[in-house]
Amino acid sequence: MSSDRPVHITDPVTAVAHANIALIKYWGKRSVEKNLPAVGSLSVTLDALKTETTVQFLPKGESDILMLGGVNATDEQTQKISRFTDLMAGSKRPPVRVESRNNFPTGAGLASSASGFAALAKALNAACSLGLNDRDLSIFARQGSGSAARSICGGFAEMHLGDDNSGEEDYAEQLYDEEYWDVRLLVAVVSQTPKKIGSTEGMNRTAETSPFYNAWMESSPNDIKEMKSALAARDFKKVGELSEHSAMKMHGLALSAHPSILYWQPGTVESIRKVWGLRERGIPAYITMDAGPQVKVLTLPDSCSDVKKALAACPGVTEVIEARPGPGAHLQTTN
Ligand code: 2P0
Repeated sequence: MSSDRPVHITDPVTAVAHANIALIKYWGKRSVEKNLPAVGSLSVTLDALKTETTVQFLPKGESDILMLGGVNATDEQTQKISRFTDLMAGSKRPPVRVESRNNFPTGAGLASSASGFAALAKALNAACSLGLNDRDLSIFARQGSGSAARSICGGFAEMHLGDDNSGEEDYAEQLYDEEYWDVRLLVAVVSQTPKKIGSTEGMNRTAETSPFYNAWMESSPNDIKEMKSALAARDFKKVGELSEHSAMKMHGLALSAHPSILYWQPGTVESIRKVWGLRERGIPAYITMDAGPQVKVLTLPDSCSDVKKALAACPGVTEVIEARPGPGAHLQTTN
C-alpha cells in the first residue's frame, strides 16, 4: 500500500500525536522486514507526552531534511524518515523537510518513536491528500515503529495481530476513548541518557537467544483477553496487576537474552520498591516500564498526589510527569 499519485508542494502541515504506554507489552517481531509484531498489545495513549511534527515538501533538487528538537538529525535518522515518506507518498515524491519536537526526553524509554511516527503518518496523510482512515494510518505508522500504530488512537487501544504476513491485519484499534476512565500514569524519570540497546535490536536479540521466548508468545493472547475484560469492568486492581505482570515478564524476557539486556538503573529499582510499599499500605499503584529505565506508575486520581510525592522523594528520580488518557493523532489547525 503506497501512493503513486502526484504530490504537490503545499503549505506546511503540522500534526500532533501522543506517546502511549503498553499495559500488555509488545516485544518481538514475526517479520523484521515488514515490522510485524509477534504478539498483540494493548495500550493507553498519554496526554502529557506529545510530539508535534511539521511536514513541508520542497522544490526538486533539494535534499530531505529532518530536524529533531531544533537540531539537524543524523544521516541514519534522516534516511529512516526518507524511507517512511517514500512508503506513504511514493518514491516519485518531491524532497521533504520534517521538523519534529517532543515535549519529553527523546530515546530514554519514553516512546518518542511511537508519537513521532504517528504524527508523521498523520501529517503526510494531509500533506499528500491521501485521505487514509485511522486503520490504514495505523498500518503505515507500524512500519515506522511498532508502538506508533497504537498512538494513532486516543484512549485505550488494542494492537491486532494479523494471521498472515501481508501486514494488512496488523493495526491498532480504539477500544475506549480518552474520556472512558480517568486513570493516571506517573512517569518517574530516572535517566535522560539515550539507552544503549534500542527496542528493535533488543527484540531481535531476545527472539534469537532467549529460552523463554516461546512461553512469552504463548502467554500473550490470554494476557490481552484478561486485560480487555478488566478494562470493560473498569477493574483497577486487575488492570494494575496485569500491567505490572506484563512489564515484569517483558523485562525478565529481555534479561534472559544472551547477552542479557538490562534497561534498569538504580532509580528504577528504588521506584519499584517504593510502589510496592505504597501498595502494602493500601494505595492503588502498579508499575509498568518500557524498554528503558523510567518507571511508569498506574494509579487513580484520589491517590495521585500521594504517589507523586513518594516517587519524587525516591533516590535517583529527577522528575515525575503526570499523564492521563490522551487523544489520538490529529492535525494542528493553527500553523
Ligand atoms: C510496547 N515497546 O509495547 C513495547 C514495550 C517497548 C517495550 O514497542 O522495533 O520502538 O520500532 O517496532 O515500537 C518500543 O518498541 O519498536 C515498544 P520497533 P518500538 O510499547
